[in-house]
Amino acid sequence: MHFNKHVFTISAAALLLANLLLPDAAFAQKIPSLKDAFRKDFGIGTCLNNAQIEERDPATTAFIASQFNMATPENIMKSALIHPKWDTYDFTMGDKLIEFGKKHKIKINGHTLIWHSQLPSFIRGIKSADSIRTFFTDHIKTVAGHYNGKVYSWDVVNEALNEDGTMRKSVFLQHLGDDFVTEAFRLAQQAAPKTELYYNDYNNEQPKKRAGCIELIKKIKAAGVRIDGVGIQGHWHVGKVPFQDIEESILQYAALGVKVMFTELDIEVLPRNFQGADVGARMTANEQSNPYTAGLPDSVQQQLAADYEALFKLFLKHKDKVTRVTFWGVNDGDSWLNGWPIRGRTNYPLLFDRNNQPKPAFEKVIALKK
Ligand code: 9MR
Repeated sequence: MHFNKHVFTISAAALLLANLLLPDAAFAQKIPSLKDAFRKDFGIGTCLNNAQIEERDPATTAFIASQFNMATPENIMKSALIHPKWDTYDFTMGDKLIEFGKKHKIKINGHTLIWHSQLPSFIRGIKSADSIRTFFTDHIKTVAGHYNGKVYSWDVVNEALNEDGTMRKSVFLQHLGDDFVTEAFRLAQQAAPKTELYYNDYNNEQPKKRAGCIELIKKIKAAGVRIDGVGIQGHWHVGKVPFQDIEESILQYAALGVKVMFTELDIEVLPRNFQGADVGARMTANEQSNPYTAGLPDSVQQQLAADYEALFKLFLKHKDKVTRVTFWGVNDGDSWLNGWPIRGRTNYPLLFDRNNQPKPAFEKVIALKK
């Protein structure tokens, strides 16, 4: 008895000391873990920015490692950053991300090989189809080749579709024709035979865009080229999450024999006059556009929680088809939605607040597994 009491006293003292020395990390331990709760169902991911990849804040690193088992680079693997000049590649940050993943047992989804946005500035000077084809081929071969066996998966092509399901008039469509998507997958398959290959888009749960996406997937498969999955980004709006379209999409995509993923999940709570995530779109600020600088009203907080709860119920219902759910940011403070489509707003789209504390939405989601 005496011995046990002694041990208890020592471990209690150690805990107290740990709390004093590492208040944030120790607190992070007490928050239930999303990745653990959903381990048997699907992967739980986040996007990561430079500060997070470079582990500038140890408490943040510990928190990320405790909550997520998959990660997507928010920006550093986009072509403007990884391929800044015609014959120059910069793998510095991408390689750091690979190390981060190894160290913290987090699988990395490469994002993204072919996208019309965040292209290197030299692309604007290119006028010939031949040169665009050379860029396209070299870029995929070099980047996918460099990370073969290191990233778990690639978003091979991102956002190639318009809202009506037709192909977006990108520089690739204009110069290479509409087979460019199949060609991108063919090149990625050759350069990265050990990597899963995905098509990724926003609003592709909407019926018309979904139909275009299904055509793309069928076309890739018909050419004998491998595509392993489709990403539905999931940039939705509070109180307007299209649950029926989402469920229909899970079923229709899975019927094609591809995995279904939710790849950039966040739920917008601020006023917006359009839906989606077209990074080129902007809105003008007015007195009503940034209403929650002092905090989120309880009614909106509860609606956000109800939306997240219903979404995760749906994901769980189809856990045999849904392989990953990735949030587009660790906490509300990280979210791109604080800066788009209007700069400098205070947004609340994720499960953790600006101090990595769980919000009511987190409690609802985690309660589904209790
Ligand atoms: O979150 C990203 C933000 O930091 C960048 O400025 C932006 C511009 O390219 O891209 C954001 O991420 C986008 C993702 O790569 C593709 N789908 C839409 C995402 C939100 O815009």
